[in-house]
Amino acid sequence: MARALALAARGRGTTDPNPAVGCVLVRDDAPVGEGWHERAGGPHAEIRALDAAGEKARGATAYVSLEPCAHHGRTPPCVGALLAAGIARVVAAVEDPDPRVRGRGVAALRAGGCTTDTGVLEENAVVLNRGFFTRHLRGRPWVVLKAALSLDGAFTARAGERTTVTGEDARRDVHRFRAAASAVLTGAGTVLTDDPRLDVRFPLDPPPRQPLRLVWDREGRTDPQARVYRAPGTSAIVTTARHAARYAAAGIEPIVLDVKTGDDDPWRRLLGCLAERDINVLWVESGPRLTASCLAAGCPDELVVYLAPRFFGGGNYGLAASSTPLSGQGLLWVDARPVGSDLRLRAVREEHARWAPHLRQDL
Ligand code: AOF
Ligand code: ZN
Repeated sequence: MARALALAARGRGTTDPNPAVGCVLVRDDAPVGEGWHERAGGPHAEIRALDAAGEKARGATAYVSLEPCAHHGRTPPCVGALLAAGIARVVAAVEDPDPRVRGRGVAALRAGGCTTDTGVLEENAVVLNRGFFTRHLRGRPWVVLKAALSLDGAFTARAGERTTVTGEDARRDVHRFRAAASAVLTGAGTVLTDDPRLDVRFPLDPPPRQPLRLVWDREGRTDPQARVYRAPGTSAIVTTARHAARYAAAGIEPIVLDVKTGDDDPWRRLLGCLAERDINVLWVESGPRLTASCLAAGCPDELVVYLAPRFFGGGNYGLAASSTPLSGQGLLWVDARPVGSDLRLRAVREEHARWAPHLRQDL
């Protein structure tokens, strides 16, 4: 199963919105075929492994990092292919949370005369596809909040001004995280002061897939010509009905979030709407305002903080300067390591404590 998981990890960042899945076929204690899922619409891991094994698949055990599917999606069900190839036993790391599967794969295998086991290295399998699991089981994406800060906790040397905080290695590291995300979200303030592209440029140029870029701009302050809307890939503005038409006319898709009552949480609405669009992982990369609002809403599942070894001084424009009460409690450190000249800290919400040791090894 460890081998199946390692194969699965090769598909990370390219299979979206599908999960990354790996499969190893073993007969008489020897591997006879292996495969992994590369991209949505392409063959599933089991099909690749069966193709590799050919006739040797008969009587073999299949180790799969996710329950085999029993539905016709973009591709035919793997269960049928496994049974037709004469697989005797299937060991799955975890049940597929996709409502089209959820145990139906295992049930169909059993009905077809196959022995099955589930729950082998389950936590590793869930962590690898934490966005996919969160979307299907909780109706929202897995939210990763990124911040690059000085040692005195500031985003910039002076409010409203662009400052380079971290070094080149941290910048590359950020691109790796963006590449693994389904969507990247920033705020209007960041677009106005930095005019960032927010696309993925490393480690592969051009990358196989660009995450959806989102700008949270409820007052319609951003220029439709801003680079975030023009960079390669797809972008959209999260705004209100009042401003939607203006951006639509400029060729930018508006995601309309009209919050009518004070207690209707716009974050909850946005996350629900993104899950419906098959967004598994949302990477939030913004300035103090949106970052504080994300924290105050208790949204981040995971925190990635880059600390630069410098003090800006002269007052604090970072998180501490926010007037919003922050729910900083309930976080658990999972990793700390140097990235170039900076330090990278990672934390998860306490409720994810079970996954913490596995997250440390992941990306
Ligand atoms: C598997 N093996 O390698 C993957 C699975 O549209 P489709 O046909 O690609 O189906 C997508 C769904 O299939 C996805 O939501 C998940 O439930 C399952 N993914 N299943 O047996 C695989 N990638
Ligand atoms: Zn399948």
